Amino acid sequence: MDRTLIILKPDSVERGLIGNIISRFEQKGLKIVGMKFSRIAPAVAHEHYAMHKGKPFYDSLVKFMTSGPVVLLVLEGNNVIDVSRKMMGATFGYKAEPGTIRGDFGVSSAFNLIHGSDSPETAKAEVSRFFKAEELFDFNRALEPWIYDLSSGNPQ
Ligand code: IDP
Ligand code: MG
Repeated sequence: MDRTLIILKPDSVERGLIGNIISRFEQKGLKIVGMKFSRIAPAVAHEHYAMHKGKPFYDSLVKFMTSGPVVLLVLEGNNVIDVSRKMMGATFGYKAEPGTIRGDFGVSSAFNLIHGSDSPETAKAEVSRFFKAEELFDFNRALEPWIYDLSSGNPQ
């Protein structure tokens, strides 16, 4: 099963959208294997967004991401990186499709509520950036056989 790092950004927390967003992932059948409430240190935010260094929005992005507490989640599931990125929607709230998290809850370019890893490589690096091994949980949900077809032995 694949894993991805999700951040409910400071605007999600301030706007009281934590429960709603987490519910969407739960209802989809994705498994939460890590979750914490934290304030991102500036050095960690710089590292997390290093690929955007030099762009006009970089400094304000780091300031925004460190401006208040965030919810950090690690989700597990079949194709979870693609599935969660689709559920998030396009980067800018005013472009994101209705039905997506960004499309339903925002109209801003910078304040777009949520981050999600965009590839298996970045997911691996981002999960270990924010979570220690002992903060991640391997467990079987009782409903697993109704979320996945397990008849072949592998979740389908
Ligand atoms: P993503 O979050 O959909 O992967 P990226 O292009 O990786 O989008 O950008 C990272 C974050 O930087 C975005 O989620 C958004 O908060 C912010 N951002 C990206 N482009 C702009 C911009 O043109 N203006 C302001 N903020 C931006
Ligand atoms: Mg990105």
